[in-house]
Amino acid sequence: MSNRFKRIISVILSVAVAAMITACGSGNNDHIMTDSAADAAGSVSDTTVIGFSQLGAESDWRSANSESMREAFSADKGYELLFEDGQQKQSKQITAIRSFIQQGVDYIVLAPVTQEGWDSVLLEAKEAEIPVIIVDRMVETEDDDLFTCWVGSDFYLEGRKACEWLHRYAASQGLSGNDLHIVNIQGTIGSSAQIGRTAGLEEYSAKYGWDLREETPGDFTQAKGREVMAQMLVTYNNINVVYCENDNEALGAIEAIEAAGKHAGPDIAGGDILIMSFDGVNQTAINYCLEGTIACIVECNPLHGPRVENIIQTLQNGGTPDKLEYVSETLYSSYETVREVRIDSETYPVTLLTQDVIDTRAY
Ligand code: GZL
Repeated sequence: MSNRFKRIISVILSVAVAAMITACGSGNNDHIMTDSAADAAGSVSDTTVIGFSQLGAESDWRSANSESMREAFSADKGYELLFEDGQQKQSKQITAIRSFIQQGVDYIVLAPVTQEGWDSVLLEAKEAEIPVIIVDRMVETEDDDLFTCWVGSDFYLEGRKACEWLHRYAASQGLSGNDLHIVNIQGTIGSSAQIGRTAGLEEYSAKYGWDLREETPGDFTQAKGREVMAQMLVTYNNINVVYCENDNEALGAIEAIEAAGKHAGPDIAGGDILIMSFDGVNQTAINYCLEGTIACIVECNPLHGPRVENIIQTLQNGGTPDKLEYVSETLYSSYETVREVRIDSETYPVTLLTQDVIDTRAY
């Protein structure tokens, strides 16, 4: 019996009981199913209840992602969205999912803070016959039947795109191998976004002989990015590339670089520190990329609301969505020297960032 059908039955029973109590009092028992019962049942049957466990509100990317989900699952479109903010804590997300199961929602959507540790609560949802859609970051499970499907980004590809861009840009500057002294301000450790982006950097550092000096978590936040960058600048005197695993960390890193009397920009040989970043959502970061303070931003598209809604519509219509749906994404840079990158014989064009591109983007 579906959760929606259970909700309809409970509404009808509660209204019917109320009607009988009223009828007993007033002697009017010519019908049990009052108009309000039919209305209530009708409204329940028309409403799709979505339980969404969002991981937090740590970045501009996350805010845009939450807004996209709220817009996609609005009441005027026949949805009831139960939105729970996990505040970057897996325990809070697990509690939210259990609450959704108790409430008998129609679908659970999970944006997991980290990859591991979801099997038991996903099994509880499966036993309750509630489909679970994973969005954005990925979960690592013993059995991928524990979730219906996933939609998000290929973070490992994002990392390799960034590094191939860096390799080509460095070559255009007459730099290679050990000329590059790189630090990585990582995202939330254990998140698939951090795992993939870090894997790309480590692979290409080994491949091209880059000097990867340190990798330290910046938790995808500006404050932590600033703190980590400041410490790195004290520790090392030859950093010339900072790989930031999201834009908010890049903003913090730039603040620390400037506070140390150094300059974020394109002229590595001239003493600039080159900034690489991911997302392309924060407007300050995009403007920094336009003016060259940030050399390259690998797009990470946050607008998953319509994608998740399409999946739910497919399920509602008895269809089977793809198990994994990867979002296609570009790279942004205002430097004209690198116009494309090649990964595994696939070519990815670089979007030359102009004000017009900024003005016409979807977010
Ligand atoms: C990526 C997403 C990451 C963003 C960060 O899909 O999970 O989390 O890159 C965000 O900005 O905090």
